[in-house]
Amino acid sequence: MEEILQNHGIRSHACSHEQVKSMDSERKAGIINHKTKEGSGMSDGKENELAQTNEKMSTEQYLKQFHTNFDPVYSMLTDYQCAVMEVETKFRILNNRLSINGEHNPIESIKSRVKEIDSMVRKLEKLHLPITIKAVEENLKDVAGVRVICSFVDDVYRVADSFLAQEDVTLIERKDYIKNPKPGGYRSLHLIIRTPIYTENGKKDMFVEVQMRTIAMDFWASLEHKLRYKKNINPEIAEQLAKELKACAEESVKLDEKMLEIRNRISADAAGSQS
Ligand code: 0O2
Repeated sequence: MEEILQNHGIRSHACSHEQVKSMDSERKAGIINHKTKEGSGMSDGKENELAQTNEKMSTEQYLKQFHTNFDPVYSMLTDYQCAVMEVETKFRILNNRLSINGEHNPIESIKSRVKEIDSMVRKLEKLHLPITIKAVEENLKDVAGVRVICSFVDDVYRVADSFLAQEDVTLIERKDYIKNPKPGGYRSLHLIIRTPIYTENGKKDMFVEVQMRTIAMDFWASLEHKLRYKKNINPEIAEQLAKELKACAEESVKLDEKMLEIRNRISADAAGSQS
């Protein structure tokens, strides 16, 4: 598992079987092995050098090298995908269990992702760590990410408590940006947990980052995230937008509080009518 992630174009292509197949057919068509010159953007000398190397390498040799480099990366990505599936299932089960006896479903939606290879490499570089699978698995705790969107603020804590009470879920780190919002206005409950997956080779403990928030918090965070990555914004306008976003975050706190109050009044009224 000590393979270097950056070898042979794996860095930006190692996401799915489909992409592997596509890379392989591109290679056969002469796109990756540069047997055709068009569009490669290389000097003639470099082009010839690469072409000669590839002429010498048989398809079998190429495939052997390709799989030696790619398979451990693919295996790592699959492990993270499995961890995401395990955690998603836990939340789906909780959503069903917590909605019996006429209660509302506490979870509105679940979104998941496995971090892109490029982002993993950049983060390892930022942390001055080696670009290896071992370094990813030991140090990056947000490669598997599950975002749980709840209807109301109290649902976030109710679902989080039930999730964390499970014996195969170990809490590593908890950051409560709902009780303590970030200066820009970001709110969410962040949990880094460790949970096992069961593979053909046995049990493997995996880190998963869980972000839990309400619909209002998610709406704000999604828009703010998009705006944050916009390039070439005039600094004065950026400052003004940051202020307006902060004001929107404060409005979203009020919206969450009001919706919760209305929900509680509806529940109290329904309970009163039954007795
Ligand atoms: P992406 O693209 O969403 O994955 P760390 O990741 O631990 O190095 P940090 O800041 O200590 O960095 O962790 P934290 O505060 O738990 O934040 C991790 C993730 O929370 C971020 O991941 C975002 O998804 C989200 N987040 C944190 N702060 C903000 C914010 O102000 N606005 C928005 N929209 N999202 C936020 P990444 O890796 O930054 O990005």
